[in-house]
Amino acid sequence: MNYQAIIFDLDGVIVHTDRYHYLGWKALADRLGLPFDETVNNRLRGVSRLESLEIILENSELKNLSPDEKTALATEKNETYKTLLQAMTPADLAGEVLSALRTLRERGYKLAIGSSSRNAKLILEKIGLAGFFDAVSDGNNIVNSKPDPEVFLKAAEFLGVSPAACAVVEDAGAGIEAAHRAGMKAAAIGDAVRHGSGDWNLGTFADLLGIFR
Ligand code: B16
Ligand code: MG
Repeated sequence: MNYQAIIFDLDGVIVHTDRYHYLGWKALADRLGLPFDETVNNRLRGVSRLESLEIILENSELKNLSPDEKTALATEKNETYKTLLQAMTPADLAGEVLSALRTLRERGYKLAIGSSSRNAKLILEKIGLAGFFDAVSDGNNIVNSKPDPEVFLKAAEFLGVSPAACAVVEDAGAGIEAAHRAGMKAAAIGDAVRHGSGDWNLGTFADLLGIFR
């Protein structure tokens, strides 16, 4: 297959903001007296903010809170998360990632972001990648988050490339499923490797250079 474009998930692929999501949810869960650990956190990868909250509340009576009360809890987590994001700088972008992105661009691939996050543009600014990607599809331009394919189909549309000519890079099982439902192949990295559903498994980001030549 001659791929024309590569669509990257953001949190957990380009940069390790997945750690900050964990800390934001952990602070909220601790305040509410709810259990929260890495296993629960892995279920939140690629999932929207409110859907993530539903997972955290699923075994608690708090799952019966009103929509407004749930929105307030999700906002509380987002405030903690955004405080952590404020401290980010371009030094948080791994040199290996930046170098591989530049090489892929030199090889002629269009590069896009496909993220469920509504904070994607803030993160890209903080790490010095504002304006770097040919398209950014994120939580602000979708109705349904991963595993729905919408975010990746929008990225392909923004790029002007057919879905079959796009490949996705993902750290979430939900993201790999979203890519497949969009008709795209997907490379798994990090936690997504454990799911075993990726078309390729990456040990490290630079392994992409051996796949997309
Ligand atoms: P926000 P990705 C996803 O980003 C995260 O993996 C997921 O944990 C988060 O809940 C979701 O974004 C929404 O993020 O609260 O910032 O809008 O992995 O798709 O880049
Ligand atoms: Mg992710």
